Amino acid sequence: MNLARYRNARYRLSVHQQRQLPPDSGFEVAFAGRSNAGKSSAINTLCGQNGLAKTSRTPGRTQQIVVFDLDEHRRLMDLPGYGYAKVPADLQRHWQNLLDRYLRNRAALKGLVLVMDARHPLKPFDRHLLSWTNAALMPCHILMTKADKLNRQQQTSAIRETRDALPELVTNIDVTIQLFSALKKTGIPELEQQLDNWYQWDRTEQLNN
Ligand SMILES: Nc1nc2c(ncn2[C@@H]2O[C@H](COP(=O)(O)OP(=O)(O)OP(=O)(O)O)[C@@H](O)[C@H]2O)c(=O)[nH]1
Ligand SMILES: [Mg+2]
Repeated sequence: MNLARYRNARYRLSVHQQRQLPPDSGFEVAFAGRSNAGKSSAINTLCGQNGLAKTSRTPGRTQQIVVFDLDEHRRLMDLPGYGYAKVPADLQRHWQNLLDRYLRNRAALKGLVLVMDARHPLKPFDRHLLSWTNAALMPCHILMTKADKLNRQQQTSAIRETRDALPELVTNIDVTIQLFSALKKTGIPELEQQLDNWYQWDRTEQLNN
């Protein structure tokens, strides 16, 4: 574990159109999930920087694909939340399109962190996304966040119920799953471990040569 890898994250740009995306090389990990699930907060907690990704109590805060650079080859992507009804229909279609095209066509995308509120796991769109990762053979890590809102016993059953539901949705890939709290800052080492793996940090030397 090397904290500096994530602590050094820097905002790069917000992407509204696909052509604005950085060149499709290197390693990207994207945080996806329902609106208000806690994606941006999880990124801030991982990176130890409160104001890095914009968060809000009202859903629909992140409205573009927000790109953070970890180093020259590695990026974190904060995706707009899905399922936020108050966004005008044409804008929602635009995001959906941008997201779909990003997820489908991105060679640099090495893994998806599916962020779900631990109190409300596996809503229809989460299931849809899981089926997609399964079909695309895209590695997926489930972050059950806001764990601070549940007691121990509720946490254990939330994890168990989600894990039990997975075999029906995902057959081709291994999905890992963990509890997380941005408020209490718990679950950071497990998340780092998964991301370190996807980012292949140990290959840095080779990449730089
Ligand atoms: N108690 C608690 N609240 C959290 C946690 N993570 C996020 N929140 C709160 O949940 C709300 C939404 O958090 P965001 O990180 O903005 O959620 P998001 O998924 O990025 O939302 P969109 O950008 O709208 O898709 C904010 O009020 C956060 O403070 C957590 O671990 N515990
Ligand atoms: Mg957000």
